[in-house]
Amino acid sequence: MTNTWTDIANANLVLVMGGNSAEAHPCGFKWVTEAKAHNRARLIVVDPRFTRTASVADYYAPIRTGTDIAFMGGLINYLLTEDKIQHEYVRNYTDVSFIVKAGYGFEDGIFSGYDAAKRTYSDKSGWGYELGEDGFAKVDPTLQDPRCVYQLMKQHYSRYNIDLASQICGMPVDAMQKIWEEIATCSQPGKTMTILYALGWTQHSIGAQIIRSAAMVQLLLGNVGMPGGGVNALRGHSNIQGLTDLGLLSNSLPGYLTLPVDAEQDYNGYITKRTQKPLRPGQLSYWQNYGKFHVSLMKAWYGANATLENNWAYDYLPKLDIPNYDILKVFDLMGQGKVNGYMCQGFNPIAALPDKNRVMAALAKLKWLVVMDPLGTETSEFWRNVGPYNDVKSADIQTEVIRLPTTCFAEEDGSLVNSSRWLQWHWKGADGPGEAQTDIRIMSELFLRLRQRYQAEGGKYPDPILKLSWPYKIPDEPSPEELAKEINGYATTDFTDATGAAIKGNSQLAAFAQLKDDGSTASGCWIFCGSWTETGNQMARRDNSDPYGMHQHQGWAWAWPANRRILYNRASADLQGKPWDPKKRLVWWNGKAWTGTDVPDYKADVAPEAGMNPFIMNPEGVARFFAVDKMNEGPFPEHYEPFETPIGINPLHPQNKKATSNPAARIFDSVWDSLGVAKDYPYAATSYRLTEHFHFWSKHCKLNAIAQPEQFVEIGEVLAKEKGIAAGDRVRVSSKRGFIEAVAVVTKRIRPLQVNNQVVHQIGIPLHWGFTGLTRHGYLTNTLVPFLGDGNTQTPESKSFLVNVEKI
Ligand SMILES: Nc1nc2c(c(=O)[nH]1)N[C@H]1C(S)=C(S)[C@@H](COP(=O)(O)OP(=O)(O)OC[C@H]3O[C@@H](n4cnc5c(=O)[nH]c(N)nc54)[C@H](O)[C@@H]3O)O[C@H]1N2
Ligand SMILES: Nc1nc2c(c(=O)[nH]1)N[C@H]1C(S)=C(S)[C@@H](COP(=O)(O)OP(=O)(O)OC[C@H]3O[C@@H](n4cnc5c(=O)[nH]c(N)nc54)[C@H](O)[C@@H]3O)O[C@H]1N2
Ligand SMILES: [Mo]
Repeated sequence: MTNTWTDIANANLVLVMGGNSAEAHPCGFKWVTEAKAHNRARLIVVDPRFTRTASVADYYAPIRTGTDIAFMGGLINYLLTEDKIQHEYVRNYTDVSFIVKAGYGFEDGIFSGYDAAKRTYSDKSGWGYELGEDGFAKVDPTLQDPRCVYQLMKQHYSRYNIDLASQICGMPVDAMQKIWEEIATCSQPGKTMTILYALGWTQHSIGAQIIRSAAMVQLLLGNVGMPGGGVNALRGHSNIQGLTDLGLLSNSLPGYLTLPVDAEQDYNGYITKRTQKPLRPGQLSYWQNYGKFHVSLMKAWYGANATLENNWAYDYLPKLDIPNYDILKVFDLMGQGKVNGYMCQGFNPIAALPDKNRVMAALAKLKWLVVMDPLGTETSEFWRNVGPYNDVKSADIQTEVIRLPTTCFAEEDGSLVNSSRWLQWHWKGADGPGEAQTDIRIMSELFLRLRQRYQAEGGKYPDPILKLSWPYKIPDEPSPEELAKEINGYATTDFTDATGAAIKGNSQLAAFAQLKDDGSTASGCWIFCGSWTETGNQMARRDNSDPYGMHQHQGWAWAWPANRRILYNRASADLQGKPWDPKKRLVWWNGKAWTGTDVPDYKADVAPEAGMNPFIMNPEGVARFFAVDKMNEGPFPEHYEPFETPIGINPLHPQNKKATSNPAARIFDSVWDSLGVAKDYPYAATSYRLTEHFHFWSKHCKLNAIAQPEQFVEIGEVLAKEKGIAAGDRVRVSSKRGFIEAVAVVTKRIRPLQVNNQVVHQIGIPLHWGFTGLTRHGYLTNTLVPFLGDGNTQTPESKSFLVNVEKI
């Protein structure tokens, strides 16, 4: 989230689109209720289904899955042509005036630099700002230059008129018009809309660009950095935010530092590339501190073995031979027989990944599979024949499966990072049962045994293992406190910090501004620096007072970065440093320094007159409509159809087949044959969760199993009638990849949509059932989903695929 849960209460308008927060985030949803009750906020819900969130909305409109960019692109066009934008904000705080290089172009649905054979934009050199001889980006404050971002954006979205957008989305024109008008009222300075989204936006082959298009709308309205505004990802598992923060994605390091690729063997080259110089005069470009964060990380990991002489142990870091080992890639390699063993920790891939049969075949090629989980999951049982639900020939599967029972989060102390970036400490509720061990214990023992083997037998390159620092009191079970303190960071020696304060060796650091690149500081994750200081564990704080009435709650737990609750909050004040609206004050210039109800996201002592731009994480200091070269399918979001499209063409450029679906999506050669077409599979399906279950594990709990005992699918009344299906009938839902059978729920909540002059029916498929646990056995929903993903995040397209439905 750019903002925080509690801040939703400050919104004037709440747009829930691409999520169903009343069901998937029922506790956090109370802040929407709060905004409605105390701020007279309006709630708009856009979802293929009339959800429980929709049931408490002021306005609901249906949408065809996978078409949200058409809606947002149309909205951008509407805001620009009707001139419903926050002018001062847009002009000063965004890149509208920046001149784009002549090499950038867009034609027939494809951006410049595309390599059709490789299905990738191999030449992104045109996707950038034009630089002057001084090295700074060129700007045209009059916004007249035909190559400035404002003009290019206007041109790009001029194609998205309301009739076309309505035809793509299947949303009636009057509904679309009404929602756009209501959203446009938030262009008034001080009036804010918050956007709450989750998987309804991410799980598409074009998911990351859907979210960008929403961010662009928020920038046009001046709603980023504002109380009650922002673009808010409501995250999934209790600590999934912590997972990305700590760098558990295959190409990242803690704190959004990045792993080097194979070509980056040279340490200085690696650092220089990541410390981008400012692109405007007088600008602060915060990533210029990259080296300090990186060296401190290496000191935390390798201690005295990371030295100036060995480039802070740079050679010990793996260099990626393939840019992304995301799960699709790993399972594709596994399917090719190129993976011997797989460690599966708190993850149930056969249930969670797309195309269950493909995942199954891949697991069967492994020599060994280790499952670390409190429960017996479908993955640990993948080799077992369970009637029609897992119809395998067990005798043919040679994979050795080893189960290591773990405790559960409630059976240990530790911290969880929620969607608001709050690190909240939690305390153990009970001991784990039986032989269960904590994940820390299991991983530590594994490490110690590996190290022993390397010590005894050597090996190709034992240093990265042998030289790792392991200073814990009980080596085979480091305590959560020890780990949390190391992640925060400490002084490795006495030193003087940037403010001139003398810091004692071994003391806990107070803030990441103290980190140095000379080895005198260690920090396992720079953005967490401040969470466990000399005054103690900040994550354990539970002071919910709200002295300013701004719902910021600075004393509750600890938020990264620097206990800041709202990112980019400098943009909540005008150029002179005065809040756009006194009722929405977050930070302001008091004549000497920036201060406020939140921790300013800016350099504290830089006066407004200095002209430094507010978005200090970008080298140009402004927010980007034009994504430069950061996205893999183009600088502006463009609507592409789901890979399995019910209409077969992209109405924006029907003549170019290459641009029907995302030309830069993650798709392997072997997958094309497994995709279905509308002639055979006419209905657009989407999958989702129910409040009563948590993915695939709550079915092991009796009460949840009682609450939702049996697998079902949702079918609209019109389609059900056409197909002769009555409520309670059993139906078979099939895709090109397989089928599931379930009870039919016939509902008014899903209605037929008019799309591109034809009727499109949608089918809703909850994902919670499987062949373990206490509910009735069911089929894995992911039997149906195609094995492909987004072009940037590689997230599977679980929210848009084609199926057929028959009564059994
Ligand atoms: N009770 C419960 N809560 C959970 C979970 C759980 O399993 N159970 N899981 C947690 C996890 S890990 C996550 S990631 C979150 C997910 O949170 P959400 O994303 O809110 O949950 P979903 O039910 O997957 O999907 C949300 C909605 O997106 C809609 N949708 C589908 N396609 C589209 C589309 O193209 N456009 C739009 N606008 N909407 C679309 C679906 O109809 C559905 O109503 O929930 C978390 N919370
Ligand atoms: N079709 C379709 N597929 C989807 C989705 C969808 O919407 N549609 N949603 C996707 C999303 S967003 C997600 S997050 C995934 C969820 O996919 P998974 O994360 O694979 O699903 P979970 O059932 O939450 O599995 C987590 C496992 O962790 C175990 N566990 C709990 N606590 C601990 C612990 O402390 N240590 C260890 N080692 N294990 C523990 C649980 O017992 C459980 O088996 O599914 C994805 N798949
Ligand atoms: Mo998730």
